[in-house]
Amino acid sequence: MTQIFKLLVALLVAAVVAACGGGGGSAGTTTGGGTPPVVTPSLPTLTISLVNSADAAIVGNSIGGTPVFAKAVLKDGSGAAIVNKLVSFSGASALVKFTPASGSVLTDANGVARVLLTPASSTAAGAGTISVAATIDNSTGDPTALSASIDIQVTSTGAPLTPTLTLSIVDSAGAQISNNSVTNGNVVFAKAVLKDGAGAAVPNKLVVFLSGSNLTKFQPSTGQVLTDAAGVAKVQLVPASLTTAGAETITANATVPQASTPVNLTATIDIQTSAANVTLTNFTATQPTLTTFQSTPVSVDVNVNGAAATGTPVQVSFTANCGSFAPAQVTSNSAGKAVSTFQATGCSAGTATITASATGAAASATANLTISAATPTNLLFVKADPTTIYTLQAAFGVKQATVQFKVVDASGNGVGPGTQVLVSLSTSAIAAGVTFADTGTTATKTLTTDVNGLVNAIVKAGSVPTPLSVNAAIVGTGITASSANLSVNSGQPVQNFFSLSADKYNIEGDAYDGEIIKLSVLVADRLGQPVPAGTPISFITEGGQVTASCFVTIDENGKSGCSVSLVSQAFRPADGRVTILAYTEGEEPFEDANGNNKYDPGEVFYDMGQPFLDSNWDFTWNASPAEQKVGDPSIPSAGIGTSVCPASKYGVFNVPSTCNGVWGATRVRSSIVVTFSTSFALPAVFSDISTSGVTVKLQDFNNNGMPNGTKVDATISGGVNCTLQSVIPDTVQNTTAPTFHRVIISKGNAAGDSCIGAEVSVKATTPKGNQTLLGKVVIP
Ligand SMILES: [Ca+2]
Ligand SMILES: [Ca+2]
Ligand SMILES: [Ca+2]
Ligand SMILES: [Ca+2]
Repeated sequence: MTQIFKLLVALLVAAVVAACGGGGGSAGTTTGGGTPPVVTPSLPTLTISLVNSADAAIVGNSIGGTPVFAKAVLKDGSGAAIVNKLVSFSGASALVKFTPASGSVLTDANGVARVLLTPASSTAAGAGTISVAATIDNSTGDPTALSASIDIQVTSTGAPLTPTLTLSIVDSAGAQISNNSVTNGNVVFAKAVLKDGAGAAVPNKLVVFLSGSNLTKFQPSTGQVLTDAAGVAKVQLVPASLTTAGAETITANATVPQASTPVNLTATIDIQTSAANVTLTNFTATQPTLTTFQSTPVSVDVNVNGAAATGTPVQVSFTANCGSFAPAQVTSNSAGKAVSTFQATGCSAGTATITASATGAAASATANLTISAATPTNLLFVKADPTTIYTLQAAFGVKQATVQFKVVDASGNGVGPGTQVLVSLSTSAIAAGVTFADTGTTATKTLTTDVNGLVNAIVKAGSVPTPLSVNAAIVGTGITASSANLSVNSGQPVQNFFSLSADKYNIEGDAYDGEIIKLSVLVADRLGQPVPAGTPISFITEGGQVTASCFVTIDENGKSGCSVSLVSQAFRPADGRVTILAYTEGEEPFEDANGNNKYDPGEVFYDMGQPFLDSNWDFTWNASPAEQKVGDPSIPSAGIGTSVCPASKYGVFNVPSTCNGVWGATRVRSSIVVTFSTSFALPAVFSDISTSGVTVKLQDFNNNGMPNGTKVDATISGGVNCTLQSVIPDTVQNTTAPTFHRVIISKGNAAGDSCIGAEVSVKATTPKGNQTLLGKVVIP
């Protein structure tokens, strides 16, 4: 101690001497009168001392447990601070280290420069000297080197010093928040300060903040921040919601190495949140007066705790006693405003009250808008849905349609609700039996527009096909409109518009099961117009297996029909010829003499009786073996009677004496024959044999056509330069009958070339790969 005290005294003396010797007082001091004044330039000074973080002198110049700074003060000859001048600390490196490590610091506004002194290691101990040096320009313009030094004593701590993590709540200016209050609208931070055991800031370390009860959110939301050069990491604290209230603990965690061992540091601080006071003000509409169907932007100012909610999105709901908002839920924007659009559709003339409300707001904001009535200026036909309906006689199909009109103002906006519209049926529609579906009568009726200015009249078909027009008029005005594009169709299949076809008429079905034919029916009413979707078509077959029925669909071209499949299997008729009958409920053809698209007594009709499956295809019903009849004569609506039937028309054949002599319902029908062809052919019959070729007749073992797709090939030998040209056609097409194929040959152009004596050989190959050598012929 004595030694240290002596050292201190010596240093103090040295400093005083340096100060006096340097200037001897103020700059420009003069002495005595008469004697020419001697101007002694005042010299700048540099001093050094040891201080703590409160700038108090360190007793004993001892460096140990608490932070100690080496403080240099640089002044010019007049005692004024020399600012922003580089001073460099050095020395005693085995005992202490500097922060910054370079030991170089600029003087501040007070001419002061500091470096932090920390023990060089946990075992560093002893005395040493620290120097500080600066070079400045003195008043003569020559650089002057200044220096000062101070002796220090480092006391060993004997153990590693503990790093520290501290936590506080501060505002954006860095001032501590005394009550640790976190509220909406106030910007506050959790501030963690990380220092090592010697009290030096630890930069670039991760600090993780945690919310104890999730009452607060962090910005950044992860709550993870690196310390800055000052060892400081901050996160902004925001209440989890506008209504969050309560207290919780905020925790900061960091890990720092200490003597190569990671040390986990935790600091906590308790904070208080309170529900925000949200207020809505200045609720206004851009256009405070509207007609119904007009719209206007609206805006309301959102305040949180008395300040515009620029940084706090607030959910605002808009409602009104009429009309609507788009959107009805809005989040306030960065200007602290919630904006939406009010649409007055559905409002009556008068006042519309619009309301804005928000979570956390004690009161909602309201505003009144003036709604003026729109004036109807036009009546529009909107649609008829569907545009085709069917008579009550039609077994299938929709029987009623909705006809829609719209009352509009001069801007084309719908006028409603409450505008009265008279609707009536056209006289032709009434004559055809059309009624209003709700009243079941043809009486004119009054409809009232809805909020969109629309009225709907539902009309129901009668028993007669007709174009259907609905007339509408706005009550009290001369404004009228009529519907368009709506008709009542018969929807009844009729005999002369019933077609049955097959995609293949000759399949290799004699020897193979499962060969497929697609059977298609196209069916229309007596005007050739589609029949309703869903109309069932029935199929029966003499052989193989057929799908029992299909239901009419309307294809992409608007045509009505449907398809089934027939596959080869037993039963197989001995002659390979299979009769198929398709039929459906429909009506007999008639000649519409008066053009009303309706049968009237006295008009010519074609009476039809009971259908049957004409298995032997002789167009006559055979009793033995009995050919299958269709339909039960005892059912009156079947249209089957006991009268003699007229001569065949439209491909119709009846069981004898099953007509009823009156026009009406019947089974409209169609038949075709397909063949289950054999896989091998009979020997060919050759004809038209000449030097240009030969004609080949090809048929299966039942004298039917070979299977669809059977290939016909020929080869030629002999003659002189006689060659095969082609076989036309070289494939069996769609037919149940034998087919003819011309084998075309030709000779070369040289003298002596000839097809005479050439032998033509012909072969058939079915789709299943069965080959028949049809025969050979020598060209005479
Ligand atoms: Ca008629
Ligand atoms: Ca009849
Ligand atoms: Ca047959
Ligand atoms: Ca027959």
